[in-house]
This record gives sequence, C-alpha cells and structure tokens, in this order.
Amino acid sequence: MLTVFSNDQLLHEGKSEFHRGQLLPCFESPKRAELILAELQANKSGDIIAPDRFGLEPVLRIHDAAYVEFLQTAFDRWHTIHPDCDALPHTWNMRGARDILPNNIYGQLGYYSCDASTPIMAHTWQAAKASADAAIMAQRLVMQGHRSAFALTRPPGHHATSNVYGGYCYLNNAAIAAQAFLDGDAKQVAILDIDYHHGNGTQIIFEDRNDVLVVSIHANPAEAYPYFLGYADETGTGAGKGYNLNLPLPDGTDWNSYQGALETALAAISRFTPDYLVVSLGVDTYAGDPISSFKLSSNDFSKLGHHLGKADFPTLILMEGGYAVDNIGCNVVKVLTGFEDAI
Ligand code: SP5
Ligand code: ZN
Repeated sequence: MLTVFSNDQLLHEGKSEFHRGQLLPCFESPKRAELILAELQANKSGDIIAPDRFGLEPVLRIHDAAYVEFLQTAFDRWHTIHPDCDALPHTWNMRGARDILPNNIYGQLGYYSCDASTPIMAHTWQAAKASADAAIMAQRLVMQGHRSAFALTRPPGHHATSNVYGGYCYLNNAAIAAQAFLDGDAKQVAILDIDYHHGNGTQIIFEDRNDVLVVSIHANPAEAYPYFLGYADETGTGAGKGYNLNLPLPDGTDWNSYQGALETALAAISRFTPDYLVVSLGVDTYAGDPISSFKLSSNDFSKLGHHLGKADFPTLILMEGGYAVDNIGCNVVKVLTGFEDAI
C-alpha cells in the first residue's frame, strides 16, 4: 500500500506528559513513526511519498481559526516566559463556569485543551500541520482512484475537536480527510475508529451531521481515557441522529470478542453505503500496549486488516495510537498486508 509521510512529522517531540501523578517521558514519540517506516521498508510494503503542502484551507473546514492561530503561536508565547520546558496546561473549565477565553497563555492553554498529557513544544504546530498534510495527500490519492492509501499521521488526531487539543492530538486528521472527500466528489463518508481509545474529537465534530457516519470500537469510557464520551447510547444529535455508533468493549477484550464488534461496525457502514471509508487505525489494542488493556495479538492485526479490505470501499487508513514501540511497525504492517491480501 502506498504510504504518505513527511519528515516534518518527526519534529514534534514532547519531553513529558502528566501521568498518574508524575511527569513521565511522552508515550507518543517520533520513534513510533520511525519504527513504522522501517518496518514498511523492510517488508517492501509500497512507495513512501512526502505530501504536498495544502495550506490552511482544508484544516479550517474542521478547526476554528482562533484555535489554529493559538496552536501556531502558543509555543512562542510560552517560550518567552519559560525557555526550558514544553507548554502544558494545569487549569480547565468546569461545569457551571463561563465559556470565556482568558488573556494569558496559562488560561488559554486550559481553554483550548482537555488534558496535561499533550505538550506543545517548538515544532508541534509544524509537525501537526505536516501530519494533516499527509492525511490530505492520501485522501487526494484515494479520490483519484487508488483503492487504498496509508497516511502515517503522527502526531495523531482523533481526540482533537474543532477547538480543543488533547490525547496527543492537535489537528483531527481523520475529520479533515473526511471533509476533504465531501468537498471533492463524495456525498457520504464513513469513519471507522479502531483505536483503543474512543475518538471523542471525531464524534463531537460530526455528531450533528448525517453525511459522515462515525463508528468507533474502543475501551469502555467508564474505565478508560477519554472517560467522558464513547458510551453506546450516543447515537448522534439533530440531523445526525442515527449516524454515530459506539461499540465500547470491556478491559481484556481479545480477538474473539473484538471480531464481533468489528463485524457489527462494518455491517453498519455497509448499510450507510459510503463513497469512501476513513479508518482511524490505532494499534494500542495490542496485548503489549503500555497504556491500554485489550489483548489483540500481532496475528490478529492481519485478520483485522483482512476484514477492512473485504468491506470493499475506497479506503484511507490513518494512524492514531499505539505505544508498544517494539511491535508497532509489525502490527501496522500486518493490518496493511491483511487489507491487501483481501482485495
Ligand atoms: C491517540 C491516542 O491513542 N491517545 C491516547 C491518549 C491517552 N492519554 C492518557 C492515557 C492514560 C492511560 N492510563 C494508563 C493505564 C496504564 N496501565
Ligand atoms: Zn489510542
């Protein structure tokens, strides 16, 4: 499968994230992308090309202009005060309080974020934009007739909303790509999110729309990040009622129970008859993942890829999470190879 990736995506390298009372080295590291690339090359998985630069227009179809400007300038504002560390928020809004943008950088970091595990450093914007460009480039290739393409999007995107970053995500690559299909020749697009964590950003972006079906298989939010969204009773709002499907699964889920959810998800997508399928692929469902609790094996990822290929849609696969770095390349290659073997 053709892969799209820009070396600029490696430039984001957060020092630490706040994790269970401690600042720990970031789980979401450039090494993840390097190891996936190395494994793609070792397996002669297909060409790896750099994306064009697409400007801000496709990003602004999903994200608020003020939020984008904040991301572009936040590090410089922080750096003049704190030259030795990354920007992390420490205060967020609360139920009952007001939706007002504070003036200083500390208040604004809290306003535009949802957690303290997502640092902003010198090159965060450049890398996040390059990651979105990879998604858009791969989207263009699929729209031009490629059966599939893989955008090695890192930093990931599915936790970002139109105006909130978090969960290691700044720009919602899947949402940007889905909108780009609709702004091209598509009438309907499905997003299948198979990261371990619920794609809360993607759900929020599309929950009131019926031109994008969002289906997510993920850990029960009562027990797992992002905690406050991802329950089965969230089916969409307004015109989007019936166009959101959440399939939360318990701790310890293995392929046996995962497969049923995947079949349910793909059946719902087939009924929707999308023009294109966007897959938010996380391999943090792997048994060895350091921050997750599902139990998929490397071989299960081949079966997963096979199901995706058999679904028979023009498909854009985007990278989301996966933190077992020793196995991340192998697991991603298994998905892509399983996909190609099915078509
Ligand atoms: C894109 C993506 O996968 N983002 C995930 C962000 C998760 N961040 C906080 C994780 C807290 C994990 N709890 C640790 C369980 C350790 N066994
Ligand atoms: Zn994840």
